[in-house]
Amino acid sequence: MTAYRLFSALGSGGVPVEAAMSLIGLPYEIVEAPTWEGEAEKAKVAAINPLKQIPALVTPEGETITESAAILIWLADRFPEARLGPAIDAPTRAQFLRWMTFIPASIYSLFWVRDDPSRLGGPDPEVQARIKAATAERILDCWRMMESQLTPGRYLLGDELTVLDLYVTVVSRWGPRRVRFYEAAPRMSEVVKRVDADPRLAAFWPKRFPFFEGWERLGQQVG
Ligand SMILES: N[C@@H](CCC(=O)N[C@@H](CS)C(=O)NCC(=O)O)C(=O)O
Repeated sequence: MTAYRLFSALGSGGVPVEAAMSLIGLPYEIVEAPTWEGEAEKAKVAAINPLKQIPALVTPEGETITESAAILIWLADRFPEARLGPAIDAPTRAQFLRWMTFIPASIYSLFWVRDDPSRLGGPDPEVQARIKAATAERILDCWRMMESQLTPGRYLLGDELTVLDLYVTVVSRWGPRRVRFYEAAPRMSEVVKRVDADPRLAAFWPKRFPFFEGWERLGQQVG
């Protein structure tokens, strides 16, 4: 089988997609493009995604899929034998779609401004700091809301791991970081810790989103 090609980066929103492809057992290659590092990195993905964002997946048939949630849902549906998402007629399907949409719409989208607060706030460092603080609070509110609406089992939607668990495990590591996520969402925290420790991903996490000393409190440290 020709490999899937994923434009992604260490610790990025491409990581849950990589984790899903690893669990499915798909051959894939990564084009490393940490777009937040500047124009040269953005240029790598521009021809595939004019918004110059990762993740972007190119299938062996040559189709491009952008949007992390769309890619994850598509993978789960396309490879049902991997059991990474509820089937279209499964009782948890509606809640699966609900939360798979909530994460990018309400949380991930805030990183467009958090990664560079001058995009909305201009050059004033005080305004930028206010944007960072306000978006951190908003993200915590979103996690609290999700926590109040879910009754996790071993995983967020029951006893089977889905791409939603992979997605939340990665996004909850971004600002305002895991320690605050643990306070906001204690029951979901048990789930993401289980995914952090999943033996099937034991070799994957150190390569693509390493756990370093103090990682639950600190930003990503590469190299
Ligand atoms: N809605 C997109 C958001 C993707 C996104 O924001 N990706 C970040 C990296 S994690 C990015 O490429 N940022 C660069 C930019 O927005 O300029 C998705 O869910 O895939």
